[in-house]
Amino acid sequence: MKIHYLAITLFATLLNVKQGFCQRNGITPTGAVVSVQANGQKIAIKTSNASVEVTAYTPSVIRVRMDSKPLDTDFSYAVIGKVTPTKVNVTQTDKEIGIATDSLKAVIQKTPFSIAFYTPDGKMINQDEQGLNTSWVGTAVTTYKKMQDDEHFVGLGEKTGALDRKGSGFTNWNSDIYGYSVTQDPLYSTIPFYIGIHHGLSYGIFLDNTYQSDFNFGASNNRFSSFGARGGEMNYYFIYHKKVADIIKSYTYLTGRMPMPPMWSLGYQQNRYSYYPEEEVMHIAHTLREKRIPADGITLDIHYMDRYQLFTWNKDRFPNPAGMNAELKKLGFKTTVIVDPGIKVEKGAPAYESGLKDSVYIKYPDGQPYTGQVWPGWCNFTDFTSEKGRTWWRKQVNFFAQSGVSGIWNDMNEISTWGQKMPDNVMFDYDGKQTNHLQAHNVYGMQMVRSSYEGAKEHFPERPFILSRSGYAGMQRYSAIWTGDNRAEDDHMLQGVRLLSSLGLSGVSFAAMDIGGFTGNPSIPLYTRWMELGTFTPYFRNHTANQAKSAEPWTMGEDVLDITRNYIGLRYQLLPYIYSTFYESTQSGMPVVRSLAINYTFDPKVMDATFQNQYEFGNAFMVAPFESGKEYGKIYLPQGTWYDLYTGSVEKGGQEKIVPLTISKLPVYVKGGSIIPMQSLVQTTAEQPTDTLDIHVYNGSTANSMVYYEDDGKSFGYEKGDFYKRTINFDPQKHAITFNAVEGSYTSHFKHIRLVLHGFDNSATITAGKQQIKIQDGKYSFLNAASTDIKERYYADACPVKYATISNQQGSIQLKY
Ligand code: NBV
Repeated sequence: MKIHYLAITLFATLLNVKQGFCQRNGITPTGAVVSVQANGQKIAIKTSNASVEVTAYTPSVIRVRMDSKPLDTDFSYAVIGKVTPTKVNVTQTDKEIGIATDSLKAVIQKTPFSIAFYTPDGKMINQDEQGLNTSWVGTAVTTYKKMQDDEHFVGLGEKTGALDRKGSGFTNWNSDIYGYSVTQDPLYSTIPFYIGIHHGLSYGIFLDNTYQSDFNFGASNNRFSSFGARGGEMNYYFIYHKKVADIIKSYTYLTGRMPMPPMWSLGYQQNRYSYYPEEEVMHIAHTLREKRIPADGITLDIHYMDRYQLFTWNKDRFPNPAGMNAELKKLGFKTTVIVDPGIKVEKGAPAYESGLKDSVYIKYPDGQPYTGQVWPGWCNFTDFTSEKGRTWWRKQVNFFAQSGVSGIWNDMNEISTWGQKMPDNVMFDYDGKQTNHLQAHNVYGMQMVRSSYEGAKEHFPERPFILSRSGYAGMQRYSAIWTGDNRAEDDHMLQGVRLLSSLGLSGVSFAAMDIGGFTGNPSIPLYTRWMELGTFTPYFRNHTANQAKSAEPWTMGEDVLDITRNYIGLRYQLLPYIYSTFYESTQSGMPVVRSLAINYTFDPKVMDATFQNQYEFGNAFMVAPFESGKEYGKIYLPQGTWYDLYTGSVEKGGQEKIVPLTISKLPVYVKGGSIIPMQSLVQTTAEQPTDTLDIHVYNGSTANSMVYYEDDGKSFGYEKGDFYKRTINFDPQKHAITFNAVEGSYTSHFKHIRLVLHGFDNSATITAGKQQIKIQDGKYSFLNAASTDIKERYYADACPVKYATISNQQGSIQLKY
């Protein structure tokens, strides 16, 4: 064994010298392949300078691990998807090693080591940049990929800048940046996953490494795209599918998908830094009801605590939190409270003492707890990368369960401390692997929300809602994310849309931005536009900073109140559609906010900066946001038929269009073929809608289907089959609208289905078998919660439709029109 190792080392050294693969100028290349060992789906390779493992992980995913020393034990916080048994064909010649599945092939060139990925029919998808490949500078490792002609890049999570990342570089180091600029990098979270697009091909690369990582998509160079990290292994997953949606599916196979959110968390959430005391909170709740602004959530920021100490209530401000939360519940509100990771160092304080006793705090190498300053003063911080730390935190979460809290909002978890210079030599357990701050930093926030989620799941009576500012790949399994301290400015609203689009491309569907802007005061048009847009975001929360003016919907005048009431009302009517779209996220990772790069990947207009803010909200709507002051906007309608949401007027796809903009209407279009389930207007999700489910069908030339999903919206019963689910299909060729038989044991709330047909002008009849169903001409208005006066001024238009009502039977329903 020893002799064998010596022989390899000697051979490698000779080869290095001969081929020039030695370290030069402090740069160590991978060098040439010196040994190859194939074992099932995995190939272990030694090169002159590195250890490599290439694994066919699934038919569409090939994993590459490389290190300049022997590979460590495999460990990941992000990846939960296992290697799936896959038929693999390994080949070898003097020059090359091939590893092929039915869907993807990797070819490794031996001298020097370099890897390229091909489609089964031999099209090159991605290849190392010859001459650069993978190399180390000190502990930092980087892989260089050849920049393909006209290659574009999307994703990488919460990154500012353009939708198309080409020409830009990014760093991942979770950072608290108050009032960040629209070009700021890095921000709060790290998702080292992007999608490359060229020559009609698309692929994904996920670098699973929690050290500071750097991505370059042709910034300051015209040769390569690259990714790497300041320490640890080169460890990436190469994903190939024809469709971006499938790449996201594979990526979320690896890193997991979100659980079903509680229904209330999809309603409107009213927030500010901070609502207190109790009277103020109740006043906000009552005002929302009095003004008939539908709402489900009130969020309490740091002032609910006693001197900002975790797991306390300020007794003067909130003498009876459980009573208050029960009162709020009666009004149809759920309470979400903020938590920070910092535990105030204070002798005798129960949480602090308990954490100290259980030794859960992160420490310096000499054993002293790391102490950093945050809101409460000097604090210690739970080590969420240790099972012990997480167990301790899970127990503390019971404190919130006892006070009737329903949601936990995790802030400052980058970790943020005053001075923003947490030392490198702070130690973390890293689940038994013992490491320092450099490796643990980017994963800390994710492990915090993991602990909050698991604790809440254990102690809360219903599905919890968890929100986080920081995160790492895979965080979607535990928490929603919001994009931190944005500014009340137009370009922040638009940048926010791109952040949500990018998060969606990167596996995080449940995402939000502070609607209205956190720092500063929005102008009235900006506030109005942003609230309209909030309707079409996954988590809809209005939030504002302590120094900013109040920003509740009634603070900007009667017209704004009416407009926002209308849009929030629309959100509530759309809940069956939104909930079904979230269900899709739980099944395939398809996000709720969909950049046009998902469904129209190869349409060059999608990468055009003019249209980069347009997105699909679920499968039916396309939203086109513009600066609030603009009077005209240029939109792009991709292939297909599009309907104006408000008037029902039909537009042909594949064209650019200048549209007039009015502040009372956000430009929204519906794709022909769409199926949209809607309910009657309610003021809270705690209120039952009528027992008729509206199913809007938009005529179009291509067949379409959607999965309608319903459950109780609050328990985990759905995990055991207590849901109601059916596929609804529209087939224009067969002139058919069909409802497949219901699956699951849950009984739908809706007894009747009212079909609302858009664009079916010549179809006078609908039949179910031999039975003829009465059809009625009518008008439908999507914005109908306003007073008559406002309605006339703003929302006079309505869509011409045809109505037909049927009963919501369990079995399949076949309709012909
Ligand atoms: O807890 C106060 C704020 C919070 O409102 C905001 O949403 C977070 O992003 N928090 C940051 C602390 C620092 C604000 C200056």
